[in-house]
Amino acid sequence: MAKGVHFFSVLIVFLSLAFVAHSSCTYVVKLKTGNNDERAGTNAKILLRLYNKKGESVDATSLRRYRDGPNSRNYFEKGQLDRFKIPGKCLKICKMELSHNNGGDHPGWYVNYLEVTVVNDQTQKSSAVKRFNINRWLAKDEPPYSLSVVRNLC
Ligand SMILES: [Ca+2]
Repeated sequence: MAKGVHFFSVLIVFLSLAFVAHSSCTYVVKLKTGNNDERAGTNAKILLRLYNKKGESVDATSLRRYRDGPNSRNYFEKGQLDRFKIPGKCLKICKMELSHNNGGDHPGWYVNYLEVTVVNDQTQKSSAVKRFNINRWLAKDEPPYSLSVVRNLC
């Protein structure tokens, strides 16, 4: 009897360890496109990388794929707040890189801010909201004439 109980205790410890080792998270991202200009929106392909302070990252190479809303919605349009859910390993995010491929008509994009909340898939616990203020163009024809932006709060 005692032997059986011991066996199950060991089994439970192993199962718990396996569970922790495979912990996964969902990154809930809110992205605000500017309302400052008629051409603030974009249809370009957008890349988002979220980093922890050690430089490990969770990447969304086509952010639209991770939309948290209808496929019919036109994302990244003027004045819109768009929401995405990106699955990945659990990291404490303090840095982001956002860029696009300059695709489509008037690809220049004005971004106000990006907010990230990390939700642990097992516990459903959420991190505090991390906000990255951007307030600039990601465009070739508007200052600072760059298609990517990095914000580092690490
Ligand atoms: Ca545009």
